[in-house]
Amino acid sequence: MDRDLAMELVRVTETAALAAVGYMGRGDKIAADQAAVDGMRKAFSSLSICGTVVIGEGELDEAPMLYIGEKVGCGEEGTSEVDIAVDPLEGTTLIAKGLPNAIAVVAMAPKGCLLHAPDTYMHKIAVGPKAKGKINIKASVTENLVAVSEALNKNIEDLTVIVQDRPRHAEFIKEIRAAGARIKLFSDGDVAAAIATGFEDTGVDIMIGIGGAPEGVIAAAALKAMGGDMQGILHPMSPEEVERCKQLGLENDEDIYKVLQLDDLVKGEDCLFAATGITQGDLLKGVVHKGNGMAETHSVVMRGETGTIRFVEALHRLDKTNVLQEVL
Ligand code: VTB
Ligand code: MG
Ligand code: MG
Repeated sequence: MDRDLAMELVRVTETAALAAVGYMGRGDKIAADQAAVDGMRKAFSSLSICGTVVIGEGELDEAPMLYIGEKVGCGEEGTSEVDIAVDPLEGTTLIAKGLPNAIAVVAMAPKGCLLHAPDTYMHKIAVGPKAKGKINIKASVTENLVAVSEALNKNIEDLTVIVQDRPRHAEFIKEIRAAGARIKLFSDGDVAAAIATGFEDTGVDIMIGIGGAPEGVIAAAALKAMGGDMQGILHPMSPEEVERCKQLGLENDEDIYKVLQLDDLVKGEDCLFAATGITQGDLLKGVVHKGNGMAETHSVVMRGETGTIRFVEALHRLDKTNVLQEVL
C-alpha cells in the first residue's frame, strides 16, 4: 500500500471524530454513531483506493453506510485493492456520557489480509513489544502474568492489567487479584485499552478480556504495527452468534474456537491503523473547540511495514473544510 495512505487515513478518523464530538454528553449514542459514520463515509470517498469494508457497521440490511461488503473509493483505475475495518465511533456509551477514551478508528490492509470476523464476542489477550511471543491464551491468566512480568522484568505486583468492567470477567479479575497484579477497569472501548499496552507511558502492560471480535481485528492492526502481540478466540455467547460464525464458513467447533494468532487477525506486515480521539483519553486528547471556528484533533497513525508511529495534532478551520461543512 502507498505510504501516503497513512496520512489519508488520519483525515478519515479526524472527520469522524469532528462529526461525532457534538454529541458528547447528550445521552444519544445512536445519533452520535450516525454522525461519526456519515463523517467517516464522506472522508473515505475522496481516497485513492478501491476498498472493501470487511469489518463495518453491520450487514447491508441493518447499516446503510460502511456496511460489510461495501466498496469505498473504486472511482479510478489502478488504485490498490484494500480491505478496510472501521469503527467510526468506538465507545458510543462513552461519548453519550462524555466519558474518556471514545475514539474514531480505522485499519487497512491489502485485500485478503484482515480477518473477516463475525459480529460476536472474542476472548482476547494483548501485550506490547517487550512481551511479544510470551502470551498464550490457552494457558491460565496466572501463567500469562508470570510470563509477561518476566519479559518486562517487573514484579507481578507492578504489572497492570487492563480489563473491561463486566460480570463476564469476574473469574479473570479474581485470578489477577490472587496473583497480586494491579487492575485497571474500564467501562468501554477495548480497542483503546489494547493499544495502551503498546505504549509504556500509559502504565498498562496487558489486556485480558472478552469484547467485540470486530474490535479485536482493528486492535490487532495497531499491535502489529507497534510490534506488540495479541491472540484471540471467538466467543459466541448465543445461538445467533454461533450462526454468524457459521455464515462466515466456520462450520464446527474446531473452526470457531481456533486460537487466532496476530497473523491470523492481520496477515503480513503491510497494514495501516489510524485513530483520532473524540473525548479526552489516556493516549489521545479529545477534540477541542478553540472558538473562531477552529477545532483541534489528536490522532495516531501507524504503518506495519516500517513500524512508524506518528502522532498528528491538527488545527481545523471548520468553515473552510468542505467535507466538514457537509457533516457538521
Ligand atoms: C465490546 C468492546 C467495545 O463494547 O464490544 C463492548 O469490544 C461490548 O460489550 O470496545 P458489552 O456487550 O458487554 O457492552 C465496547 O466496549 C464499545 O464498543
Ligand atoms: Mg461502531
Ligand atoms: Mg465498537
